[in-house]
Amino acid sequence: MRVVHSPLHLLHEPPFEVFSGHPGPAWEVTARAESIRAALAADPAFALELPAEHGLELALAVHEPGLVRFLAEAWPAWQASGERPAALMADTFPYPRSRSARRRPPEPRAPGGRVGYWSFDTTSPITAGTWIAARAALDVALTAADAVLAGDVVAYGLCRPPGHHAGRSTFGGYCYLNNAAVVVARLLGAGAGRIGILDLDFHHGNGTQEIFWERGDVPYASLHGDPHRVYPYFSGHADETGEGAGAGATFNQPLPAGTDDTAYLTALDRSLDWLAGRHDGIVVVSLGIDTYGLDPICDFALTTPAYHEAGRRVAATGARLVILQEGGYHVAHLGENVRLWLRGAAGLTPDAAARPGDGG
Ligand code: SP5
Ligand code: ZN
Repeated sequence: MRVVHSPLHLLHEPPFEVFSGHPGPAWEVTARAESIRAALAADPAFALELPAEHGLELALAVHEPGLVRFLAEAWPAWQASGERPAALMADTFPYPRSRSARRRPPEPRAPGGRVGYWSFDTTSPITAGTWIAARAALDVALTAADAVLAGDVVAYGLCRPPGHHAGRSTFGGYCYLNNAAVVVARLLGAGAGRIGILDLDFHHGNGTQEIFWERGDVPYASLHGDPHRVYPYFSGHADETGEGAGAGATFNQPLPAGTDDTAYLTALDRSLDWLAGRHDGIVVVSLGIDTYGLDPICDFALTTPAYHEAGRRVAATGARLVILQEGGYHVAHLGENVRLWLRGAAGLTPDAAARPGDGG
């Protein structure tokens, strides 16, 4: 299996995040992607390669151009303003009930205001290398998509930063550009017909859902922690099913704390049954491993063998797969869990010689 990765992710080093009143160290760290890269590099089933540059045309089609412009300019503008903190993060947001819900305020000129205009939370700092890393993650995703368009049955993009929380006009949730959504735009443009999205991250993919909310040709299926309980709180409920041409083309399964291997795999089967017949052969997988029982910020109870079985079941549908990395924060076991998911997706047995932690 081709594995696309880029060392440029190392330039994105968020120094902190603010969550539930706790200013603390960032969870989305460089060691995550290095754990995955090391685990895959040690397994001859995987062939690692660097991405090809793709430019920003597709990103500008998926995202509001002002967001892309802001991400590119934010760090130099912040520096030029005389501010010198380690990272740029919003303190104020244009909340939907301000002024009039119908009227969008103008984008402010101050960097500290602009960042709130284009973001939705306080967990996604912009640092000196964020834009370079976000562009590289997108190139990684698009290069994996190219492999499938060229005939590969499955390809994996080791995206960091991740993407599924980034909406058309907002970044957040450790995500800046929506890698999966841009890949879907690429596949649609290549004439691949209807493209399925299977979002397996612990958190609901609010950005991806929003981008395809009114698209009937991009069915979106997600299983995730119930937003009544966990981030991102405001989307992912079962009654969100799409609108307009996309009515009925969104399928959310919010799941309880403690969801274990059996319950998870049953929910996965439901998502796969729902997707069957709604796409024309290619499914983009947003692969989050933050469903792991030892994940430090999530509350599912999956064990390592479930990842191999999940990959096996997804591939057994016969769909061709563009698999893109999203979350997963138990760094020591992250690489091994991804490796087993991908071996399952490649129709390979789990390799008994490796144990969790060997790759990290
Ligand atoms: C891509 C992705 O997985 N983004 C997730 C963003 C979630 N950010 C919330 C971080 C929650 C930290 N809470 C710590 C609670 C420890 N019990
Ligand atoms: Zn997540």
